[in-house]
Amino acid sequence: MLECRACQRKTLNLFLSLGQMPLVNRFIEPEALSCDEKRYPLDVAFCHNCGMVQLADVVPPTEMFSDYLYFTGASEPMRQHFLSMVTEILESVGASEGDLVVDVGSNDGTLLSQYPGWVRRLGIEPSSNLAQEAERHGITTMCDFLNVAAANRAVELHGNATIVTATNVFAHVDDIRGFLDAAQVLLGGSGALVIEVPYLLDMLTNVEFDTIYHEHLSYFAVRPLLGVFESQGFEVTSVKRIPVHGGSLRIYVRPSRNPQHSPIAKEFVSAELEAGLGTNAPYRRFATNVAAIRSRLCELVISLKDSGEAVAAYGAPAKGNTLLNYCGITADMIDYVTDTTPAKQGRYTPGTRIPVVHPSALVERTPDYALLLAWNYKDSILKKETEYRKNGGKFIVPIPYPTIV
Ligand code: DWN
Repeated sequence: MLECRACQRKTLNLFLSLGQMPLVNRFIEPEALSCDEKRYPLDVAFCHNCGMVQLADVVPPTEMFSDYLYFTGASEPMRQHFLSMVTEILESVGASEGDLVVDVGSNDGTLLSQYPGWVRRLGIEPSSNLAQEAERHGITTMCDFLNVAAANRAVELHGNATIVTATNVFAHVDDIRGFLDAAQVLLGGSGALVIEVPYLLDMLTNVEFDTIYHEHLSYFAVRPLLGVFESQGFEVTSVKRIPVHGGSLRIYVRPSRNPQHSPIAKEFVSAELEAGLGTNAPYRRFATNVAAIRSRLCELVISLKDSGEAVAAYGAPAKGNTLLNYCGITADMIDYVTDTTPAKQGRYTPGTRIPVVHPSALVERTPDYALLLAWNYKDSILKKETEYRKNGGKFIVPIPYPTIV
């Protein structure tokens, strides 16, 4: 019996199985199409002691984050998001000329490049292809996973940080206490750690089951996190909900010898208990809703294909591969998927073998329908693709329930 990653009690209840799933960011090269990629069980559990939601199985991070094909900079809305995040952090935490700011899981350096030139910037990124891309953009980057040893090396070379950020990283980490210990080393007793993670309440409410995949070990709510922050010498100073990635939390914590979380943290806990996150009910409801999406989406795509409609997909996000594989939607039903990431173009989606092509294909080929796998950017995409829609093209938005726009 697995123990809970947050409270370390053996109190996990499995509530959803998405089957044997390939690694969703492992897009297949043409020459590897005949090989069967590895699949792993994708089962989700919740802890009935502290409420933490987590995967039942852990895939070694080196399997997932070596040659990583998710480039933050490929999504323009993410640049905007990080610019507003950095502006908010500098206003609320503050920094002086020459201070060090560190981004953990810094990807291609998109977040760090939003800081003004008067701070010193350091990325810590385990994927060598991304670390090199960041260096090409002038962002000093340590190619490493964050742990205490790496943090000590960073401090030796660059000094302590005033600000440490970790966006869509903390949920990817198995040893969250070790991660926080390393953040303490980077901060040296002062400054702030700012964490962004997808919010469990949004995932359950909007049935965002496709955001469940092996990279995401934890699905956080505030309640299970408070004890973890306290035990590692951090106090929560601010929490806010933000819309990015289908709904996330931005949590500010700072080192403290006697952690006293801000009242806002307790407000989140009450709202989470109010929403029933401490009971089985929302998880059972979620599993039922996931099954309903699968049957509706399959029925819709199959009926469109049977009527001779051309169906493509738009955006090849990691989550799209959970959705396609779980729903059994393959290259027989989807002709191609467009994506702005050069490293994904020319490859095929894992498990479903749909070719990934340049976004220009949408207007050049004008498929009757495009399954919007990158639904978390729906507003900006619908605005951007007016020509496709003017030519009669329609989007199928799969989440929170399949609809045609
Ligand atoms: O946690 C993670 C999240 C934050 O990012 C990582 N584990 C992996 C990744 O997940 P994802 O791939 O689901 O993230 P996105 O940002 O939803 O991916 C969007 C994809 O769509 C990218 O491949 C870029 C592409 N895209 C596009 O083709 N046209 C994006 C936009 C905005 C577009 O207009």
